[in-house]
Amino acid sequence: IVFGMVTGILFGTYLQWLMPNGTDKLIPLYWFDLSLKGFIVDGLLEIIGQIFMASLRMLVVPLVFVSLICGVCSLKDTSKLGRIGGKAVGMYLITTAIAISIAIAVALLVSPGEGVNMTTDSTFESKEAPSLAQVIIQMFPTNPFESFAQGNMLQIIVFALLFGMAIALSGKAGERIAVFFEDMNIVVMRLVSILMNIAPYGVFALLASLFTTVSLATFGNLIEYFFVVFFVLLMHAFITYPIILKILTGLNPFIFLKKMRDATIFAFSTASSNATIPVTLETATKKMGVKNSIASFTVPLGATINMDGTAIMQGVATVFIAQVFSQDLSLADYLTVVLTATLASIGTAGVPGVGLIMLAMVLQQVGLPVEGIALIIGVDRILDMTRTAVNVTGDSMVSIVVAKSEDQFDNDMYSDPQAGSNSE
Ligand code: DAS
Repeated sequence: IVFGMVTGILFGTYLQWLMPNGTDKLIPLYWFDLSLKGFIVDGLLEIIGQIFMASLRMLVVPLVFVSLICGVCSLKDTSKLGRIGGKAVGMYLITTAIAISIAIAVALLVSPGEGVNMTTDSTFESKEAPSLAQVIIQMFPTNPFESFAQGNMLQIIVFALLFGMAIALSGKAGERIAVFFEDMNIVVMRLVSILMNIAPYGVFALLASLFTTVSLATFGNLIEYFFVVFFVLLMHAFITYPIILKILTGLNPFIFLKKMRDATIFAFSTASSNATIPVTLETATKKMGVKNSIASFTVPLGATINMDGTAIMQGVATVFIAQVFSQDLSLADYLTVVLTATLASIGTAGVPGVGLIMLAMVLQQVGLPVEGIALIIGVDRILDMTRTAVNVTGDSMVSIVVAKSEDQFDNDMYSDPQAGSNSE
């Protein structure tokens, strides 16, 4: 997968060099566009990349539903669910609040927006930030099949939790169904392993296609904004998470970061925590030693409500836009930003670009011009990919912390460098 990522970036950059003005005519056959752009970029790379993304997304709903039901059933004592849920949600919200606070502090220190006189005439309509009550009410599905069809992860999680508890409490009938779901889980996880075999090609195609357009020119005077976000994202992944993991579990954080490689590359390539759920789940259960009874709940939940990377971008972007539009924010405003970004992350799914939509809610809450988003949209794709990798790293780290605290963790598997490698 690493090879696919590196060669994808290099090939995409090479294609960009070959097509200085974004297109060319390799062989002008009028009825068939054999140009690099037409045949290679918009043809082969786009097709392979989108099929890979679709195959990942195809697995998410069945995998989350089946593994979560298995997870609940394996918890002999379902009253644990409340405690596990409380720990997971608490950790997710705390790490997100820490992330955005560090981001705002670093952004205020560096002041990337000072003296930047950028203007924008585009408008960016924003959605109202949902109230906490709405977010909670909307978590309960009125029609589970509709939730499946829409891929509404929070509703699928709630339905699977309730259904799993009902199975655990249904005696013989429940036992028969539980066995069925355990077998289904094995089959669906086998599908994930099969999918992992085409991953190098999918990652190559996605990144090659993207890097035919990304160039340093698009950065311009956003370079400072870009590197402040990038720096805080790396700090969070390589300093904050290892410290929390070490303090709360005593585990070696370097093993954690090494074992996260495949999941972070998937997250980086797809820019979607949701699409990466199958890989994050496999990493947590087959490489890190987190029991499915925990990971099947904390990973899908994290992909939806835990977005530390996104909160980091929102913290820096808020400071940047305030400075570009010369609007000073008070401490109360920054606290509002922290709270809004943390709550906004609960209700939004982990799909590409969702961070910018949430940013509109955050800016609106503190009276900043929402069209300021148009200033940073040009460099957001690479940042989206990077922050998604941070998001899934946070999901895995919290899964380990919760699993350790519930004694649902296999220390030997965590220490075994070969764990999970045979499943690819
Ligand atoms: N792409 C989102 C995710 O999947 C993150 C974001 O948009 O900020 O987590």
